[in-house]
Amino acid sequence: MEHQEHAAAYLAFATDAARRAGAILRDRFGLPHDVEYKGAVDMVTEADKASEALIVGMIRAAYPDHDVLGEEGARGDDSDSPLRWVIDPLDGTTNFAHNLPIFCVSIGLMERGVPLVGVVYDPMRDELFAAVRGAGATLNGQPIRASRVDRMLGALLVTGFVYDMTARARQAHLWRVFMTRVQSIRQTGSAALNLCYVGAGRLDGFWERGLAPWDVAAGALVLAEAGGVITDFEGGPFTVDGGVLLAAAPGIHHEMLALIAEHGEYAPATADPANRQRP
Ligand code: 2AM
Ligand code: CA
Repeated sequence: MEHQEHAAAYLAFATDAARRAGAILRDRFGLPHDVEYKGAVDMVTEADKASEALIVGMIRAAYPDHDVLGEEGARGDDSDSPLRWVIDPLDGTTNFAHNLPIFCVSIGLMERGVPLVGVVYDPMRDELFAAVRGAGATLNGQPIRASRVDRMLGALLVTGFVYDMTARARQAHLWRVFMTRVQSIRQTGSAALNLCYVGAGRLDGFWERGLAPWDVAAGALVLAEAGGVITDFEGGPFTVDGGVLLAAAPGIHHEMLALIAEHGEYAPATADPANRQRP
């Protein structure tokens, strides 16, 4: 597409922004936080806001015509630009607020809804995952590939749960389906890192429903450019706005899909009619 030729410049820009925002998070890590609750357990800290303000300020200065979507409220001003920056200034906020050092900055650039550039930066490990559409994925400049695992019993999976407790109880069904068939299942608390870790072959598969565009815009490109496969739960195309993903090494993606098809995403409807609804 027409913006591909500028992709290297966008990548350099996103890398700089992610590193600077990551430094804000690292500097504030372990300090007391100003926590607000968006829901019963969904929190935001002053660090989320400071990180987003820095990234959005950089974008507005460098690319005033581009559209912006940030988790903490940044929006474009009716921009009709085909380019949109999709930002999670702190993915893994719950970990951060608990002083658990597993979180990142996620910056994606979409061209008419299709990911063009993705950068995910973990400031505690100084790990920067990056990808440009059609040009592969890297970790600190070195190419990464999804794992070659080809059987579920050798697979280390990862997932996450939404913040709504009723929905969580239903989501546990799929966790049980996979748990008895794989090596084990992790929950890191950062969807962006999950996608990058599958891309780097550290984890073999990741499923989740209930994610927002900023959680996945950058990581999904890293995963795909690293040779991972990403779809929805039926094997249809993944979209950043779709809220659902099954991302896996190519050798097990089909088997994960088949298990979801066989067992259903949720337990069969019981006496509880709520079981028939999706979260
Ligand atoms: P966050 O840390 O930026 O909130 C955990 O499974 C993952 O879900 C994290 O990436 C987390 O992002 C994300 N997440 C948490 N609450 C969410 C919500 N209300 N909508 C979408 N994604 C959410
Ligand atoms: Ca966030």
